[in-house]
Amino acid sequence: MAKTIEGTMDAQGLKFGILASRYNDFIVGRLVEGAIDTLKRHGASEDEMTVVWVPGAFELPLAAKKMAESGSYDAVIALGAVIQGATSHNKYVAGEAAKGIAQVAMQTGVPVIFGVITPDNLEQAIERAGARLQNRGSEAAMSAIEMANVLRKL
Ligand code: INI
Repeated sequence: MAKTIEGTMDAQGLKFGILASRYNDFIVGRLVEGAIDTLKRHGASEDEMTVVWVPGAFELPLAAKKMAESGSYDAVIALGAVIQGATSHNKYVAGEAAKGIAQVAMQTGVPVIFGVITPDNLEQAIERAGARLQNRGSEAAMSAIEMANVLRKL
């Protein structure tokens, strides 16, 4: 039978960096709350979490790189909200955030979770930053726990 390796969902003793972009902070604040709540529910201590705010989603990759390189975190969760608008500016912002965050994870070996939502409008943004099961920050936290644990076994 094939050997199977999986990450558990136990966050006890794990250290998390939560990176949040201030642009659309009324939405991102809810993603941060969702992430913290989920990490705690899975056994992480709030004392082992550090929340770092940056101006916008475009700035997430650089800050994520410094956090990942610090060796202080088992995973970094990058949270932001890029609401689609009339101009193409937000496409560049979302694209660079996604690309940069993926690069940081590959370069550092630390899981950096992409928790940037890209809703079509404010209504969708509010939906994705809602209560526990409908909060993308909470989902990102679940991915962070699983990745931190599975990487330890590889
Ligand atoms: N930043 C966001 O996080 N979300 C957005 O929707 C957004 N839009 O649409 O412009 C946004 N722009 C700011 C950007 O992230 C940078 O902070 C800015 O360009 C300075 O580098």
